[in-house]
Amino acid sequence: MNVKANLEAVAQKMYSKAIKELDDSQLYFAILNMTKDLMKDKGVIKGSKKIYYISAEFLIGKLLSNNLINLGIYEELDAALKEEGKELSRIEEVEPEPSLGNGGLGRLAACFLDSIASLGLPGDGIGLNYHFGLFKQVFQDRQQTAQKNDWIEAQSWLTKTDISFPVYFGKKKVVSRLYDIDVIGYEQGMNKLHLFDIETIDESIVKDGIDFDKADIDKNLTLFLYPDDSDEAGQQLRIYQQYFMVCNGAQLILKEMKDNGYDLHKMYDHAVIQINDTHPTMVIPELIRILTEDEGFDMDEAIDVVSRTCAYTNHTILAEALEKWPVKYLQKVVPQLMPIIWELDKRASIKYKDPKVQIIDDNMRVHMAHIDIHYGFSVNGVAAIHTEILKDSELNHFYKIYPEKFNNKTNGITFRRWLLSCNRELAACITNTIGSGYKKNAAELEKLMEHLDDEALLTAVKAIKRTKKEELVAYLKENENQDINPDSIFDIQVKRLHEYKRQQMNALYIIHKYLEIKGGKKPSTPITFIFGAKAAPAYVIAQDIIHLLLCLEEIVNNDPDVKDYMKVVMVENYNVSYAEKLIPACDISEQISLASKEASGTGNMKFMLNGAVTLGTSDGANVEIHELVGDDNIYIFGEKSEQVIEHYAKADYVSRNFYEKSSVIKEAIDFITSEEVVKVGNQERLNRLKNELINKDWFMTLLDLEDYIATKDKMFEDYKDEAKWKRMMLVNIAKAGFFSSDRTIEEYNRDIWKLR
Ligand code: 26Q
Repeated sequence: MNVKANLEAVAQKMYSKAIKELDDSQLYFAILNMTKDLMKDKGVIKGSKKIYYISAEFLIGKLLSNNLINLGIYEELDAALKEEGKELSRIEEVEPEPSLGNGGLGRLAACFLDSIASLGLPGDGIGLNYHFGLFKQVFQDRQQTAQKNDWIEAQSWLTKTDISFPVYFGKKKVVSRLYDIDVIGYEQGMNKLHLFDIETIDESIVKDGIDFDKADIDKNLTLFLYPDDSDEAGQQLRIYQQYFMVCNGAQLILKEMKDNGYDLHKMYDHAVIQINDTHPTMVIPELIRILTEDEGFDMDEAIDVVSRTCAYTNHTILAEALEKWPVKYLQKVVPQLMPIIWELDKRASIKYKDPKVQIIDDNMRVHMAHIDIHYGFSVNGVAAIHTEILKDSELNHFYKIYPEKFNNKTNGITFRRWLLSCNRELAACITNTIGSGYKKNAAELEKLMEHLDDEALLTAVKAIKRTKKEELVAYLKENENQDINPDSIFDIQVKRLHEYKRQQMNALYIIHKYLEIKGGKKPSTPITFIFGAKAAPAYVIAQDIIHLLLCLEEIVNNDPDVKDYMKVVMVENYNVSYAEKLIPACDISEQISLASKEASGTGNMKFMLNGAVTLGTSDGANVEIHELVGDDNIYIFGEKSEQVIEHYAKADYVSRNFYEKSSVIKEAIDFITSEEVVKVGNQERLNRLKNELINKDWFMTLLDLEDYIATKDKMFEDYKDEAKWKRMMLVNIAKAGFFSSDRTIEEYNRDIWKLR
């Protein structure tokens, strides 16, 4: 049956109406049901060994468009709907976005699921079915407030299964329920995302914003993604969640082993468990516990089998993000695991005397990453420079013990979502030029390099950028009530708000530019500075930075001397769907973290693929982007990671010196608490931020500020040279193939998983 007839039948069955008579919401549910059935028909991907990607976050975003593309029916459905006067892109807006992740780590997990299925590899995700995803950001009085962010509807991509396991927290028992989301590969079969839940969750315990009673596990266990961890109750709830996830995951994996008749003593021949950062680390002691208590293994063999099954990915070198749980908490939440963890600690400390590699430290804290490294067979970083820093400094003491475990897997993104779906025009243009082979083999994008002098192509790419900018302008008008000039340069920084990512440095540039324009120095091309970022509710300085950006938006956009030359837009509630609108419209991609701090970044890859030029530091995957595109097609500034690491070692960075010796820096910083800003802002927040920058500035904003200003000014100058800019756009697109998550997953499979 063709797609239209199929949908017509579904519409009749669900609503007794023709397609023409349905509204967008009804049509969405009809298409949802039709698509779910079509996916089922594809069948599950099979093999004798399977990868289980276990992660506390899967930031999958909306699924309709992606699933239609991977099924190969997007175009046909789009055309069929048009015939009935319906618009698929409008129908897509009906779908709620599942925001089951904080940022990069969660989105990476989602891209990986797409690539694993698209490569035809058997592999499932294991995670939690949070009822409320990452909070919905609402601005009030130029400050961030947080609202609960629901996404589960009566009909959704979730399928309730009949699988259910008991989970014990000491003597307390809860019973899980598994929900599955089918993951369809591009022109491939299907894998599963397994999300565990309990049936006693009580959504009504949520009070103001995202406040809720943290005491009652039966009611709150899977209620929220990462509840506030600033107090003891919040941290313990996180441990409850983590254990619930791994205990279910372990039971599911062992069940599948048994259902297939595999020998658990050879589990590593049939299963590999990729541990996404330390959040699922307890899967290691939990599996050892089950194998010894229920499956008759002795401790030596249980440890051996589990160690040969588990592999660990590190996503950060920020010390404060490395999980170290107090023994006291673990003893309270999961007393049954502590004897195993003590045993693992004892064995490690007998073999290795270095206190830096102990699992339980002198302060009675359990270093979760240390469990993964001692008792997993692989440790990987997520970009070349990140892995080198892990080996040379952060995890050097482990690297000396286990050099063979360490390997790099530079991150990637799925081109199905970040090109084919979000930028159909560009994808069509590329297909016209080099054929469609790149859809399955992203390296073929390189063929575009043979077309660098093709005027028609360069003009088409620029025209597509302009179209995407116009679309964004319309969206920003409707959603943010901002009037943006599509002829301005779109300079975009979207990512979680964190001091190391240095949104504050971008803000200081904006102040600098504003003051220049007020002084009569006008840019020849107008500029629009766009931000999107959520800050952790307990992260005060991050909230202050958001406040400053919103104040600048107010001041700049309403200043008659300035508003025709520059605008500032901080979009509300930046999420995956917003990213899909912003990224195709971007001219300048801001990737300005302090060198050594951004493990990889993946937004940088998405922007490049969509023809933006990077303004970045030598950090994370920027380094590899730089190597691929060459000096002429990227703008790199700032101190290198070696220098930064040395500043930390010597403690010789004094931000006040930079403030005092540069009038440009001083002017920009002083403006934060100027009369103009205080008039529209909150004095306490602004003072605190200014003081932080002058007296602490842990992430060295002022160190790189002058170089940043000079490099960015040069970039704006170069934008006027249209021939040069178009060429840079095309080179960036052509060289983006390396950053396909298909490549990343091929490497995981080749070096770690060995599935076939
Ligand atoms: C841990 C303990 C307690 C509270 C919170 C956390 C926590 C939660 C989320 C720690 C880290 C995260 C998320 C980290 C993350 O997103 N890291 C990013 O991973 C991307 C994919 O590898 C990289 O591209 C980014 O550079 C990295 O910042």
